[in-house]
Amino acid sequence: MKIGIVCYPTFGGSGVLATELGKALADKGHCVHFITYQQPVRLDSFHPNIFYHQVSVPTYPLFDFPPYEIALASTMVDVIVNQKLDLLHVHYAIPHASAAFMAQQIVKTKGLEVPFITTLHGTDITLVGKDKTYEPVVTFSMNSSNALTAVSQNLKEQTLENFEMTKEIQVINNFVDIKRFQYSDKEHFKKIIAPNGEKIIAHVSNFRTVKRVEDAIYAFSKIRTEVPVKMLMIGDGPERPKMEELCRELGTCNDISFLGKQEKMEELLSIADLFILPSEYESFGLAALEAMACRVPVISSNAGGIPEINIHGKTGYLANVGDVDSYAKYSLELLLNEEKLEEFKNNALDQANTFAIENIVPQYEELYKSVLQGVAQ
Ligand code: GMT
Repeated sequence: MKIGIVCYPTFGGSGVLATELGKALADKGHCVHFITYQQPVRLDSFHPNIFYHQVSVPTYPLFDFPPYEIALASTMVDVIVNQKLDLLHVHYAIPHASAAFMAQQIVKTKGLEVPFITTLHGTDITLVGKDKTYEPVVTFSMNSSNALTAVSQNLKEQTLENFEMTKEIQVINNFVDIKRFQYSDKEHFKKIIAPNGEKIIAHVSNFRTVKRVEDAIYAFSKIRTEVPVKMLMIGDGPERPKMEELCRELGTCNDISFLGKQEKMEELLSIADLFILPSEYESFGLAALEAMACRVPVISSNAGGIPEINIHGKTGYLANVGDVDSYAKYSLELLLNEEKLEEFKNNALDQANTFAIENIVPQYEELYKSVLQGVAQ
């Protein structure tokens, strides 16, 4: 199949997932055309079946807001026509689904029937999409998609609750590349971070308010009174300066390293004993799944789709949003008990295996086939 993939090219979970999906489809012999405003971060090596088309948005003095959606739809039209795409798969509804609808209507006038599939990822529904500024367009473009998927059961339910849906939503879970995200011995590296054998807790996010990074820092300051421990803060975003300030206030700076955006996540996760994800909402929590694949148990909130991935008392622990005391208590339960920690590490890996890329990508391929059949009829 010739597949056009549209996504945000940055470190956000939806872009990561879309890029990994494209790479996996290319490995299976499909021709994949990425259409984005910048090279996706995880599209880092040459593949004969992968092509990249940049959306450029010309500026003009009249435009306070250059119309990205129009530039995107026009690029989609160009790629559909010239590369003879069979279908488009857009990740994150805003503005990709409405741009895809526009492109679909335009190529129809040229005698081409090209279906588009929309995958909902989270904040496109739960934060931004349901805002009344965007809601009518989001509802229309979701319902106009030839197929609509959500990355968790919880996100499907949120969508049904918040929008007037006429289109069926299929749940296709996110996945992890187990061959890449696996534990490897990085003892030398661990020694640099934790020279006296301290335990290591990791947090990965885009440092937005929805991630409640401060809860991870407050929990850490409680944990460190009971056990020698270090913390790795990976990623970057608007809340980071405030979080660094908070560490200074709490006097924890010497034990917390802010590493910024990192490429070799699997190496960093390999030295962690625990992963902490205290988010206000998470449709899925791809970062937690990648940690679990590296044998790292997860201490998380019970928000959104997280309980579909992190199993309380087995792969980690769940607590209510903001319950810092419980995050600390549960972390200590594992960090002070080697046997239990080892058991949870094994459980985390087993659970991650159920979301292995090999199990999930065929579900997308099946969906593509059924959509194309529908169009052909
Ligand atoms: O919030 C992020 O981390 C970025 C955001 C995105 O769409 O780029 O992530 C959402 O999609 C990820 C991939 O499907 C999910 O793993 C995240 O849980 C989800 N984030 C939220 O729901 C807040």
